[in-house]
Amino acid sequence: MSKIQEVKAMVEAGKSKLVPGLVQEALDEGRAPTEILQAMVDSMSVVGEKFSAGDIFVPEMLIAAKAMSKGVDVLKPLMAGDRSNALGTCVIGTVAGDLHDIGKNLVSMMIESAGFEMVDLGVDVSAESFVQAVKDNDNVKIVACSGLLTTTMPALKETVATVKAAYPAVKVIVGGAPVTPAYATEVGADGYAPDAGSAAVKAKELVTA
Ligand code: B12
Repeated sequence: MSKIQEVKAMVEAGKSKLVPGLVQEALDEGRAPTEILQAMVDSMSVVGEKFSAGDIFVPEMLIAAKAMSKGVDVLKPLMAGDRSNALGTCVIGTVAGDLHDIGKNLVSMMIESAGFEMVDLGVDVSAESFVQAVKDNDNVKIVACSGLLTTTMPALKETVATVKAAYPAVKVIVGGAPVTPAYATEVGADGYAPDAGSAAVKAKELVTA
């Protein structure tokens, strides 16, 4: 088994203690950080499928998520790009009722790399808290909202509406597994992206256009 396959297998198995070392070994073998990251993202898809099939339950999903986060910690310094913060501030969070944060954290990392200062509000963030963060921080150009559950998609809609009503000039981008470009348009968001890399491109595009 290649190191990258081992990383994938150990994330799926939720081996938090083993994953960071294996990620480092894969890097030492010359594998690209993006390739290792993709392997871990793929692991989470497998975990989701097993959960859907009833083969695993919430605790197993949680320990797999922890293992992935430990692996991402090793990659993070290597994925940092432009740290100039010249493009302004981006407020990011997972919407109310939703506790998923791996995707949000990756999006945050990539938008930061594109040259934004990040204000990360964490998970289960109310629409009002997003608005308060725009008020409390300087030069907020983007609000990025993550939602992973079909049940929290209405919270995405409410957040976009509340932020836009309070700050029409701030650009709001949305994303997360159940979100589609059509849904983003329907709820009045300024942008959508399917993954962390394209989220950073979209954020940059919205403030430089
Ligand atoms: C890990 C996990 C958990 C963990 C989360 C831990 C954590 N710290 O995040 C825990 C155990 C807490 C959890 C709980 C639950 N979960 Co869960 N979970 C997952 C799982 C397996 C992986 C999610 C993940 O991290 N993916 C990897 C990341 C990298 O991908 P991502 O999040 O999609 O993010 C990428 C893009 O979407 C995009 N993106 C994300 N955010 C944003 C934001 C912006 C602005 C942009 C532009 C882009 C963007 O870029 C990201 C990076 O490329 C998914 C399965 C899946 N296939 O997604 C289920 C899944 C999301 N969970 C599910 C469910 C049902 C639940 C629970 C309701 C289970 C329960 N019965 O309690 C609870 C809900 C808790 C809550 N209130 O939030 C369902 C959702 C079904 C649905 N359609 O609503 C899924 C799809 C599993 C399934 N197949 O059934 N879960």
